[in-house]
Order: sequence, then structure tokens, then C-alpha cells
Amino acid sequence: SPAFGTADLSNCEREQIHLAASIQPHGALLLLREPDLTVLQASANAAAFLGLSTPAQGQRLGAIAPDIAAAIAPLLADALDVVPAAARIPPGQVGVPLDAQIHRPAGGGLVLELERAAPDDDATQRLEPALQAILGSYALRPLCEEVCRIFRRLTGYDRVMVYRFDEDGHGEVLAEEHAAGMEPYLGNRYPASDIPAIARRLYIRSRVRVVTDIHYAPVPLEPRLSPLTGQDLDMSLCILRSTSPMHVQYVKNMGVGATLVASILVGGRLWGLISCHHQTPRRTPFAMRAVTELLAEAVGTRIAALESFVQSQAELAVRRLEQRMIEAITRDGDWRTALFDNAQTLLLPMGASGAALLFEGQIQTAGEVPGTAGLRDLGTWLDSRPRAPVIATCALSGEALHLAGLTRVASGVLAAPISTALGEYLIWFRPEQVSTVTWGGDPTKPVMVGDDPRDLSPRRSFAKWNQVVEGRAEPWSPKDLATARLIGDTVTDVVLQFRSVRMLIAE
Ligand code: BLA
Repeated sequence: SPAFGTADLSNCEREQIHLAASIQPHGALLLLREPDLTVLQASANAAAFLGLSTPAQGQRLGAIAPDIAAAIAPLLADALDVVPAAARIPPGQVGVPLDAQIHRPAGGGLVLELERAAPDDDATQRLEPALQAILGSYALRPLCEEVCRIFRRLTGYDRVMVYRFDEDGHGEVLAEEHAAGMEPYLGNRYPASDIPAIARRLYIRSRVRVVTDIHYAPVPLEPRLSPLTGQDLDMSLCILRSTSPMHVQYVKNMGVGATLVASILVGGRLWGLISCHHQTPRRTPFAMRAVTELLAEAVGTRIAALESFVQSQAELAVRRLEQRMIEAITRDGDWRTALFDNAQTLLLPMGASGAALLFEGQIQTAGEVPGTAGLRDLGTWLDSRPRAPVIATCALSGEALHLAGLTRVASGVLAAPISTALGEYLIWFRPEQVSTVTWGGDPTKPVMVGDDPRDLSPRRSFAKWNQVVEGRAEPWSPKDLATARLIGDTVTDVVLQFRSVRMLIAE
């Protein structure tokens, strides 16, 4: 894997970003040996930051910065390996108050990070209404829009976006708030490679990242390697960690001067990001970062609740559907009217744009579906597949070349067999994404997907995304599969009842 800072566009998804060996210059970092708190490694600016006339390395914290040592002493009983602890240092030798953050990295020792504290801000007072708005949101989109408004007001960044990752790690800008005159990114898509898997994994542990001035000169750690391990310091949890140069280039190309990005976790998974941009450098001190972290956690909690509500609504809808199918048998002598009288009944719970039923040689449809011949070919293809409760693909043409003609409306196919007979399925469809999504920016600008980091931009990302997801629908989620299976099982039961009633009548 490429070491930090040596990646190019061909291998940057494997860059070891947690081994940055350098920090951003607005603070200082010390690696301390426990329990005597001797400085083993320090950022090159540490002595100057602390007002020392000799290097910090080799000295005890208690000797070179007694008030800092005293302030962190009560925190050292905690584990500090997952969640860092913080202390406010009153103005002493440095002359200004400091924020100290400490944690224990993999490999041992204690990492101490110091920043100048901002004047006291009563962000916590504004926390309560923000939390109420987040936890009171009744649907995903309004929630995300509210989050953008709250974060802009609270943090003062020029632009706030909520990104969501799909099942494949591709991203979408779901909501946005920005200062007047800025180019909107709302609706923009970008490929998973824009935020490499290594970074997405890191952002589960490190929930808020800040770049204070994107044009910064990184400050190296001295010595380069941790004396405890003989290796690069694991900076996963360092708030001052220097950011990947590849990403720095991207942000510069966007004309952005500073960023703050908070992770949204849902059920332990990285669901998305709250991404804040500022056109000029911007410092966000510890207290405000803590507020954004708490709010991002509330957002994740709310999304989990909304998702489970949607899921239970879907289950309720399926139970109602079963009832209506049985009623339809007695009323019309046919259960199918209950499925197709109202297309939304079938489409909404699945987030599908079309559905079709192949049953006893007949075809019924709702929404956007392939033509009759295409549907029959699809049925034959499904018959050729191993029997399963549901059969799903989000890239039909990749699996069945002869069905490539169906790509536009049916890149996504999710089929539930509804009897033991061949050719009997309930099928849902999703269209090819690239034919439904359009770039919000200037469509006449040429599309560049070259290999030069200087070209990195949302525009290039969008073009790259178009290439990557060509012939693909939005992937079906595990919940979609579960719902399809539930509907499939329900219809299978009804079909069995229907057939036995029909046999009784025939006798
Ligand atoms: C990180 N890339 C990121 C992050 C975002 C983006 C949001 C997370 C930054 C953070 O959490 O602090 C991407 N930013 C975007 C996009 C938009 C935006 C798409 O504003 C659009 C509006 N990046 C690339 C390519 C590579 C790459 C091609 O585009 C290399 C494969 C790498 N991106 C890359 C790396 C990181 C990153 C290595 C991690 C940065 C770090 O935490 O050090």
C-alpha cells in the first residue's frame, strides 16, 4: 500500500491515511511515555507552541508544562483508547487558554494534542432546540434539510451538505444549504472511490474531522517514527492529523478553504456524512466540535428510528395487502386486482419504479416496466437461475447479456417466485441510474476523467460516477430483499388458497 502522501490516482484508495506522520500547524502534538509522561515524539512546532527554549523530546511534561500535566492528570484513569478526553488549560505559560485532547493510540503511549481555545461560546445553549428539531423530524429528507440549516447556523460554515452512501459506497448529496452565489451540489453523485474504503472505515472511529486551512504546510513529527513501536504513529484518532494530499487537492480545486466533516452512523454503519465547507480558513474549537459530534449522533439515532418506522409500515402494508387479496378472491374471483388496482401499494414499499406479475401465462404490470416480450424473456431467465426466495440484481445486463435491451427501465430486478411452477413471479424494477440523474452544473462544460489530480472536482466525480454505475440501478438493500421476500411469501400463500378454492369449485 502506498505510504501517506505518496499515492496517485491509480492506488490512492489504499493510501495509509492514519499514518500521516504530520499534523496541521494550528496546534501541537506530543507522544508521551506512561506513567512518567516523558515526551517521546513531538510535532516540529511543539517547543515554539509551548514557549520552550529547548526541544520537548526527552523531557517530562510535568517539567516543561506543569499546568497541562496537572489538567490531564485526572483523566488518565480512563481507557482513552476509543474516546479521547479533553481538558481546558487556563492561560499560564503560553498566555492564552488551551484545549488539550488526549487518547491512547494503538501501539501504546499517550497522545496529547494542544490547540488554542476559542473565547467561551455558549454553543450548548443552542444545542437544545437543535436536538429537538432533529429528534422531532418525521421523514428523512426534511430531517437532512433541517440538519443543513442547523449546522450552518451553529458552525457558520458557508456550505453544509448531507451525503448518503448507498450499498456500494457510492454517494449522493441529499440536502444542502449554502451562502448566496455558490454553485449548488445538491443531487450530485460521486463514486465510492472518492472516499476510499480505508477512509470510510476510519470515519466510523473518528467521528469529526477538521481542516482549518487547506493551504497549510504540514508539520512533521520528530522523530518520524514512534520510539515505542519503531513505526509511524497511528494517528487514527488525532484531531490534528494531516489530511491526505489527494483529498487536499480535491478540496483546493473546489475553491474551499476549510472543512469540517462529521460522520453519521446508523446501526454501527457509516450511513453518510455532514460535510461543511468554508471559502476561507476557519477554526472550529473543541467545544463546537463536541456539539457537532453530539448532533451527528442524534441524526444517526433519528435516521435509525425513521428507517425502522418505514420498515414496520412496509410490514403493515403487506399484511393489509394479504387481507385485500383474500377479499378480492371472494369479490372478483381473482386476487390480482388487489395488487394492481393501486400501483403505489406494490411500488412504494420497495422503492421500485415498476412491477410485473407473471402468473398462469398472463402478465399484469404497474409503473415503468419492459414490454411483454422482454418480460417473457426475463421470466425464462429467472427460471434458469437457482431457485431462491428472492432473486435480485442491480445490473441485469451484466448478468444476462441477451437482456441488455431492458437496461434502461430494468437494470434493477428483484423477483419473488409466487408458486412452485416455472414462470410465476412477482417482479420489481429499478431504472438505470445514469438515465435518471442529471448533473446540476453546467452540462456544456467538457467532462474530464483523466488521471491528473489537478482535475479532481465534483464535476469529474460525477462523470466518473456515470462511468462506474453505467448499466446499474440503485442497489437493493437487505431491507428491500426482506420486504420482497415477505410479499412473495404472502402472495404464495394466497395463490395456494386461491388454487385450492378453485379446485373445490371445479369438483
Ligand atoms: C476523503 N473525499 C474525502 C471526504 C470527502 C470526499 C467528503 C471526507 C473528508 C473528511 O471526512 O474530512 C469527497 N468532497 C468529496 C466529494 C465532494 C466533496 C465527492 O465536497 C463533492 C461535493 N479522493 C478522490 C480520489 C481519491 C480520493 C479519486 O476524489 C483517490 C482514490 C482520496 N478522499 C481521498 C482520501 C480521503 C478522501 C484518501 C481521506 C482524507 C483523510 O481523511 O485523510
